[in-house]
Amino acid sequence: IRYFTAGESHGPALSAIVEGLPSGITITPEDINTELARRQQGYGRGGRMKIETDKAVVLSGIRFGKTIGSPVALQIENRDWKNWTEKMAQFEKPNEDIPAISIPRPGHADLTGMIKYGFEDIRPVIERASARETAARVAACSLAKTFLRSVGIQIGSYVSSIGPAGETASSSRLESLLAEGAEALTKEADTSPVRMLEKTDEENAVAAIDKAKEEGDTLGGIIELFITGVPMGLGSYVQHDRRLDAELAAALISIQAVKGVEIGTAFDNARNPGSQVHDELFPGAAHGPSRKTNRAGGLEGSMTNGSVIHLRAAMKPIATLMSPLHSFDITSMEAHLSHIERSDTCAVPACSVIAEAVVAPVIANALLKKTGGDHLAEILERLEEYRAEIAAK
Ligand code: EPS
Repeated sequence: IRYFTAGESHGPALSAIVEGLPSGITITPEDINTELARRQQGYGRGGRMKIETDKAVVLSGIRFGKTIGSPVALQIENRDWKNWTEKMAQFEKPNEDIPAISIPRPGHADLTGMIKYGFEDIRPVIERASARETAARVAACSLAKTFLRSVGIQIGSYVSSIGPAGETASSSRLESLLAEGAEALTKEADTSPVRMLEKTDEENAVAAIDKAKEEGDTLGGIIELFITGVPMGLGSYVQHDRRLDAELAAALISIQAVKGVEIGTAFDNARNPGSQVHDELFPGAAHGPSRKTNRAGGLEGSMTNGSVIHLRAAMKPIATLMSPLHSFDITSMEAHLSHIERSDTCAVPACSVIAEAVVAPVIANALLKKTGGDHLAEILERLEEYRAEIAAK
């Protein structure tokens, strides 16, 4: 499964093409649009989310509610486009009244982007570097997520911290939610405006976002991501480009503003001796070999080991500050406070929804490498056979 997106933040639409989906997967408009709506949520978003009601139009690849193995083309309208037709004109000459943006924001793609692509105006960089692009990614990846759901693999997340707030989620609560499947966890997180599991964390996060907003500042945070129902043996240790942990980390780092990824409790593991790190093995009961801990986050030797996959992602604070940082004007080369563009105070809850999305094609591809198959029925048959084989160990 491969996908590409196209579209500027304030252009007419965002598009995606998803190639390589097996046929026979039942897809409803809700499977795509619910994910898009979840991405728009979260306390701390700015004005844009009040303008947009993201919905995907399916242009190909689905017939009578099922994938047909052909590329799926998707399109999401930018409702804000009507306010930007002059600034984002495609073929008309530039309007003299539209000033070029020449003061880059520290932490954004602005400065390097304009030099690299030879612009004198930062606008084109802002347009494509924007996290608006993730709407197209979420739509594209929702198809892989739906495919995985139909073979018993679920993806879920919650936000463990925003700025200084959070990190008190109880592990027993988490474990009981995950025992039902990662979607039970995600449904619970969806009931919180910051996608946190503990009320006190939520209150502290909301207060921290309010304070940041008041001060013209922004906040990042940490996302916890879980994948349940994954059989052991996806990915491989035999070649660098088949290592599943690396592919998962790359998918998460590809999200705008995500700067760190942790697999299991990797950073704590680095501080502790091996005897306190490695998940001991016990002979299996009904479901194959078992472990009592999961510090490896479900990945050993770059392969899934049958435990729940647990990844963490760190999102830096958004680079557009309403109380701007020091910068300079690239035209006059004079010191100037950085450009202010409408933005969000905090987008960590949205980022957690995007994180759920981007790992879906990675897991789906690893599964398809294991099972082969072009249509859902044959994939399911081979997967059930493989699951029975593991359970017998
Ligand atoms: C976003 C759309 C953008 C921003 C934000 C996320 O819309 P606009 O730029 O029109 O306000 O709200 O994008 C950024 C954080 C960024 O750096 O560009 C979205 O759809 O998620």
